[in-house]
Amino acid sequence: MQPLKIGITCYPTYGGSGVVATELGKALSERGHVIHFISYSLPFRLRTFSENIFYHEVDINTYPLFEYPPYSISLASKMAEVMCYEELDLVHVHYAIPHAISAFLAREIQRDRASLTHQCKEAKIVTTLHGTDITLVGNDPSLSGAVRLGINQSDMVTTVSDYLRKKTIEDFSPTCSIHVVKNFVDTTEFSRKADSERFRAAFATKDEHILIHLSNFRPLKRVKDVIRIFEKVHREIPSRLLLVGDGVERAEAEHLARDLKISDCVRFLGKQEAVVELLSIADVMLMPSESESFGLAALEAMSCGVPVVCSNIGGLPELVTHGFNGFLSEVGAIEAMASHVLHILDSRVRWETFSQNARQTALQFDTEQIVPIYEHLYHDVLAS
Ligand code: GMT
Repeated sequence: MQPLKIGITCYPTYGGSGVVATELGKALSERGHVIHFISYSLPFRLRTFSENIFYHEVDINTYPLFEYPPYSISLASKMAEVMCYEELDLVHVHYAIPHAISAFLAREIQRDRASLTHQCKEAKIVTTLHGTDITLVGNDPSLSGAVRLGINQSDMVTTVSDYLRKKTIEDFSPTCSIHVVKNFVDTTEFSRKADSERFRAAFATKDEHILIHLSNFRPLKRVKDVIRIFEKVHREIPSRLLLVGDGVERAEAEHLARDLKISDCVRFLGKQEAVVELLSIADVMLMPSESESFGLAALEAMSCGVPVVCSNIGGLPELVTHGFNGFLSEVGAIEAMASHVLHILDSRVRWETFSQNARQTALQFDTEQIVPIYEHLYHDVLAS
């Protein structure tokens, strides 16, 4: 495919949509495309230098009159500038609010500028919906009209699961068609490290199992369910729980672990970069979320051979097959989730089968399988 000039805007902080956007930019740059990230800070997974990747920081005007600095407008101005001067073919925004609206505004700014002086090539807008932009934020009446406008003004819209496509159509009746492009993982980078014994010994003895949870500790992740599930497992078998990430529910989860008298076996690790190392020593991942449009953290765990015990909601059934590479239960079914963990860990042979099945499933979502789908869609949108 002919190399394209692509702008990417995402939330640069810890979170699935930012990870997908950044990994997509990195993968596209390796395939010869020139990528311009436009955001308020450097995306956290963008650690490597590449000659094909550029970063444009949005200047946020903090004039004293602005109690709330107008980030969406500053972003739109920066997008318009990059669209014009870098001659972008398209801008791919991740998360509808405010990014799709800012891209729409950027295109209007660009059109306005073209009518005055500068002849700028018009960039197409591709929007990827990641989940809470539709299910939580997007459904708030104060924002839903803007979300619908952002969707309808995009030249192409994608969702990260069949579930999210259906939900978007039900809730927003968009006038455009919506394509599904699922989350992906670099299965070479996310593979179980063979030499992890020394690292494992820092957290558990040889006869203890390790359960892991990784999230931003928002209420919808139900971190307290994680603690309660672990408490039931721990009663039956020697085990430890590793909690990776941080957020509003951490303090309550810590209190709960103390109340249940299991805090010695629960490690709150905070935000960590050594995710592959941690997943490589884990036996089961817990994801009892009440909403999950895809579940990128589950995919990354499965790629490292970690079976997933999770809720039967959102896009998770598109990744996790009950009794094959993990288990699905109703939201809040703590007893059932604990017994699924115990079932997987009951025999080494069974765990190995689940682990291999998890890895096989993840291979279907490898970067090399999914990124070409985005490239084809870019090709289609540019031809339209
Ligand atoms: O899950 C989060 O809290 C982060 C959130 C985000 O928007 O950054 O993740 C969403 O996008 C991910 C990447 O597409 C999906 O894998 C997650 O399932 C989705 N989270 C939710 O739907 C809650």
